[in-house]
Amino acid sequence: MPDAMDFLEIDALLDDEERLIRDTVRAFVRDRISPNIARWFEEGTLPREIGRELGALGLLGMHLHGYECPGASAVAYGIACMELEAGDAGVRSFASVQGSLAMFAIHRFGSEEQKNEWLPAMARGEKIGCFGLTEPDFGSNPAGMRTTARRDGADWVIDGTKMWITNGSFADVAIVWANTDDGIAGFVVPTTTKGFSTNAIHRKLSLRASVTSELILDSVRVPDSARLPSARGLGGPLACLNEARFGIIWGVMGAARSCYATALEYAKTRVQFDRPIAGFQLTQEKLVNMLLELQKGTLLALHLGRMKDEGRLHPTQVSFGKLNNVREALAIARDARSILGANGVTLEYPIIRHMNNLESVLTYEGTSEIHLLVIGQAITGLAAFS
Ligand code: TGC
Ligand code: FAD
Repeated sequence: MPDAMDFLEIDALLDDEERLIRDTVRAFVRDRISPNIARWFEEGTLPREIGRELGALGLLGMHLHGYECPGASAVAYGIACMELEAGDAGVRSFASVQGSLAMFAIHRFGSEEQKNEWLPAMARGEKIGCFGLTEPDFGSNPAGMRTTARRDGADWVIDGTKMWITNGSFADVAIVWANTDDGIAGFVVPTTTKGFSTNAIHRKLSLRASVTSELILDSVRVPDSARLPSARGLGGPLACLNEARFGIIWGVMGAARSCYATALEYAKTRVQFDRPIAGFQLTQEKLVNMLLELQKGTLLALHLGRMKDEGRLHPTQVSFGKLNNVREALAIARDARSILGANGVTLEYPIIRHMNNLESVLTYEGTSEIHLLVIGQAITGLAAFS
């Protein structure tokens, strides 16, 4: 009989190294994240030292090569994201922002000096990075950003506000995207630079075990050596987003797996009307639909991962994965929540935490509507953004 957690034997499609990474990250989540996460979520914190722990496991910038980065495959990176998010999306977000956004920006677009200065320390989790693209008035449409960088002698002076920035308040370095006379450019800004400040965003009911901040840049002066020399135009930050979106395609299947496993176990033991609720047809319909989408979404992630490793994954295919897998993970979480009845609304079980987290994941890294329109443009040739 097929395994209820791996009905299609997807496990058999992984190689030994990929299974080893999965087991290592799963054990870290079991021992370090799961016993603490409900409390962190309730308190609205994520301990900063998690950075060094993720670094020690080789999970920061893990698919980047050189500069003390592990140089793992895209699939291995995806598997790590899946296991981290089975713990909590806040932990996966930490790794995504550090590795796929901040480190990737430096790795892809930075100078040798920038790479040598930041990447090894960031891979070890000694230095933490954030990625400032979104602004209060420009979320889905970053092309309109108001943050400016103007030349002043040999320096640049940056003014503006970035909003909803993961890791912002405890970052050592911010990748800041700003408009210049020559279009959008990226800057590597140490957070100790005069004029740089942050405000933590409180009262979130989603992704609570993650620091989210406003970044204020008030005449922040940096030398030209802080500019990412190879980043030109909006394509720069969007290239970084492809990397982080890829991790999300996998990550959300981890959250969905946690919800499905919890609901399945609960349904087998919870008795109503003198029988386990798993024996009711309506519960079985929910569980089976959850299993179908979980397995299909995981296969999709693996397929896209293999394409990425072969160097032929197109950004619109990343949009396909992000749109589908986040949408289905949220549907799985909602059905799982209902199976637990009243118990489903407490932090005693992981489901409502995952469900609330997934609302942020649906919105960040491009909303579902934006990814739908990206795919719509790809198949019709017509852009419907504006
Ligand atoms: P458009 O004219 O289409 O493109 C401008 C330039 O960018 C190129 N491009 C891409 N390059 C690489 N990858 C992609 N996915 C790309 N998409 C477009 C494009 O070829 C063009 O290049 P060039 O050389 O011709 O200039 O741009 P547009 O202004 O029409 O916007 C397109 C749109 C709406 C798809 C884009 O703006 C978008 O993706 N908006 C969503 C914004 C977003 O996702 N923000 C995320 C912020 S970071 C975040 O959320 C982190 S959460 C972290 C966590 O905790 O995990
Ligand atoms: P808006 O762009 O105002 O969109 C509101 C609604 O309008 C959405 O449903 C959207 O899909 C819809 N909409 C907008 N335009 C269109 C259109 N053309 N057609 C149809 N519908 C449309 N950003 C960063 O730069 N760095 C980070 O580290 C980061 N971390 C985040 C962490 C969290 C917890 C959250 C919640 C957000 C984070 N973000 C970050 C910001 C995130 O990327 C934005 O919230 C997202 O891009 C959407 O922007 P917005 O919130 O301004 O919504």
